[in-house]
Amino acid sequence: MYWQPESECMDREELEQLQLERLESTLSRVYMNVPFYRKKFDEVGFNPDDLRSLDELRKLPFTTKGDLRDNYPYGLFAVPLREIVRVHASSGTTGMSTVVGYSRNDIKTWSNLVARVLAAGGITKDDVIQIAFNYGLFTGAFGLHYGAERVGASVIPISSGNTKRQIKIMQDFKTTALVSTPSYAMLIADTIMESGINPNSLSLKYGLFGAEPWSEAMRKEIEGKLKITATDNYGLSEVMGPGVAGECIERNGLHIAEDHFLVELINPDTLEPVKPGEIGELVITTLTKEAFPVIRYRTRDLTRLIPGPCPCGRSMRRMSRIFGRTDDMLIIRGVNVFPQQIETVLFEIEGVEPHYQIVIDRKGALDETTVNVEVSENIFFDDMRRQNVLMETIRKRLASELGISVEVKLVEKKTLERFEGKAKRVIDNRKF
Ligand code: DLL
Repeated sequence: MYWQPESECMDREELEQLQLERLESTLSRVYMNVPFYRKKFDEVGFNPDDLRSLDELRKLPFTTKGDLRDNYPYGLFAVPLREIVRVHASSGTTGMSTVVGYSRNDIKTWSNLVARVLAAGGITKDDVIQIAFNYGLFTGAFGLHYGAERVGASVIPISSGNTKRQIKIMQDFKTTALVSTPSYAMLIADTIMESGINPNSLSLKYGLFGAEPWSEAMRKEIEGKLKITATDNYGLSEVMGPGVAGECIERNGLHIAEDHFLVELINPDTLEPVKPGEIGELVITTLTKEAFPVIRYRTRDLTRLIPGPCPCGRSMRRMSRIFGRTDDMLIIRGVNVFPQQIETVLFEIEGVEPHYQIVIDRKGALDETTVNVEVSENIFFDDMRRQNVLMETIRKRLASELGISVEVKLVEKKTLERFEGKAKRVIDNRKF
């Protein structure tokens, strides 16, 4: 249920007052301690002491991943290294990684915020949690680990990979909750089915999945296969890691920990705030972080705020699941498409396996997109005519739902790569 009810269900007016106080102290702290922010504030003539309302934050410039890279590794830390008790880093798939640090207090806050997400997803101290995220510089495993210990659950720090062993441990240790990326949960579920294990013979009840975009259709698939209730949780290392937002058991949006993070949604082109309810890029300002505060950090993640109160009683606003990252958005013949939209269409078609890959090539002046889709064995070995019918169905459904025309290729079961961490479903050959 609730982990910190006095905060999670806080009166909105009181919350705004708290946010303002915390914002003021964060801005003063970075102005004093981080030359990068001091310079930026000075450039626009902003003095943190003059802050009177939350809206005034908009006078300040945004912070981007590029700024973090330029200050690699410790340039944006707001406390001396001797105050840092932990360092994490993002994977840096697109260039140099970014480094983040935590003070002892930051670790405490982080554990509590992850504990909120876990409690909201159904976890209590009676649960046995299998953490199948990769332990290391990635924030996922340690973040969930500390949160789960905070709740008092029994933590199995198995890390990711070795799927057969994951399942053996799940059986022997009577795991009740699985923590992983949705794509790894899918791989575990498929492996359970293939091994002939009855999912009802497991003790599994909950799945807490995050760290990558996934669709509602994928949730249904995982829930059905593993016989669990699956919730989505969101975060990013630059801001803290997991614990920034998480679904409650209503599973209708992710509650943002607004007493620790101030969020804005902007149009990524004009940088202006979007209208209420519209999709925009999430921009986050940390309100309580000591070691590594960020001011107006552009996450590049697209979401929308869900209006109205949640039946669960939390007053923290909800955001919808992440639609995708601005840098993952495919522009196919001028139409904006996110991989999850393709995923949603595929999941609805019978005979199609939940594994796919999107390949983009440049043919002359035109981009050509091919969707490789795994199909069940009986279809793959069926006659050409029936295969063609299925291909045509997929092509038509994608065209009508997304307004784009793509090539569709049916591939044999298990030929596409599987993922133990974050999935990589788009192969863009145009960049090379
Ligand atoms: O993925 C933190 C995390 C770990 C969150 C475990 C939840 C669970 P990074 O490696 O820095 O941190 O990657 C952050 O992953 O900007 C999003 O694009 C994406 N992401 C994270 N959670 C979700 C989610 C962790 N629930 C980046 N849905 C973010 C969609 C997500 N995308």
